Amino acid sequence: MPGTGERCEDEALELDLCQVPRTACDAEGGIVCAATDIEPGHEFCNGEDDDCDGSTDEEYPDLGEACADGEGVCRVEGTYECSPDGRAGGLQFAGIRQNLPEAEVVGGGFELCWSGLYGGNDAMGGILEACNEGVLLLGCRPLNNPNLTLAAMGERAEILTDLGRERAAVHNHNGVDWYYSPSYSWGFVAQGTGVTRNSCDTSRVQSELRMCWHSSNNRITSGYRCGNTFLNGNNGWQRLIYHRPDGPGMICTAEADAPGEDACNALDDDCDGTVDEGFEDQMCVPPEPDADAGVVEDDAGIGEEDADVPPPEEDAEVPPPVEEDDAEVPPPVEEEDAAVPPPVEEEDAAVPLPVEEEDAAVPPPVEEEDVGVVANPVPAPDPAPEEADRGE
Ligand SMILES: [Ca+2]
Ligand SMILES: [Ca+2]
Ligand SMILES: [Ca+2]
Ligand SMILES: [Ca+2]
Repeated sequence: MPGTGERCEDEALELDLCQVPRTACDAEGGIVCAATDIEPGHEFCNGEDDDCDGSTDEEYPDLGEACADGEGVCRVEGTYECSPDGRAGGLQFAGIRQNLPEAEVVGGGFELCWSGLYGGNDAMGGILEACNEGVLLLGCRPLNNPNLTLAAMGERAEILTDLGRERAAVHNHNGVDWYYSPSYSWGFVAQGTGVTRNSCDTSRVQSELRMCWHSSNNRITSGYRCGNTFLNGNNGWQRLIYHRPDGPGMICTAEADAPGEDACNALDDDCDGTVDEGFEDQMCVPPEPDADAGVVEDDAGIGEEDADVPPPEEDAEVPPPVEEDDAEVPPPVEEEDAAVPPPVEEEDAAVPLPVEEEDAAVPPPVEEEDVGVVANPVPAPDPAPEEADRGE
């Protein structure tokens, strides 16, 4: 009935571990908030104690903790919360289950999206359209039995991996070997036990864990098996598909800012991990208004004039463009300045060095060898200038 089964609040309600407050009909036909029994199930992130162990959402210890999304200037802080759809959050079990209560399936957030008898015939397109959520659970059972004789679950896209008419092909996922084709057969077996699709799987290895449905021309057709029971045309048995949303049980509320274009500002504006790429030859400064002092220092001589300009104007609006201009103008100047002095210094250095070395080379012979040949010191200076001249 519409309006019932919704979460409600009533402080006066006394709840047992496996009860939650939900709207229900009272004897007069009105709607009240009542303690409603639930089946213990998978602990989803939903503010309820789904597995009835006295702890709520204990599978999500990071709830309420800080988190962040994005890097650099795109980074935004947030906290972990349950995702909007509390049914999402992992696969409850792996492998194949036998005699699984349907109540446990529904308690785990699944809804029946298709069922048909083993003697029936149904269009695959309509089935997949109805069973369109991220997680599927396939099963089979005698009609009206509360338990599924066999059941297995997995992500929809994995289960629907089309293997065509390959006789021995399987697709392993969540501890199960699956096979699917809209025009051959569809089913699962215990992983590693192999299949013999002919067109349905006729293998007898661990036969009790084999489920196969015939398919042909994009339809599910009659048969074939539910474990050891062979069911071609048998309308006493049901084929069942359940689904529920996929996705994280818990999400970070932060959403990273959209990256911009990287400008020359000492920030990684496009959040790619590299600061000011494309401006490697320039001196980029942060866009903070307080950074005016930094501009003066960086720009040296030119900065003094610039520094005088921004203050009189509106700091908040003017500085950024000015800084960008500054950043473009100063570098060439600085580079030229830097480029000019070195050559001069190098030339200066080039001249004295040869002279000093030669000077140094000349005296030793004079001192060590012929102290008496004082006459040599006179001609010695001559070759030195000559060599220096040649050097130039
Ligand atoms: Ca719990
Ligand atoms: Ca929960
Ligand atoms: Ca960047
Ligand atoms: Ca930048």
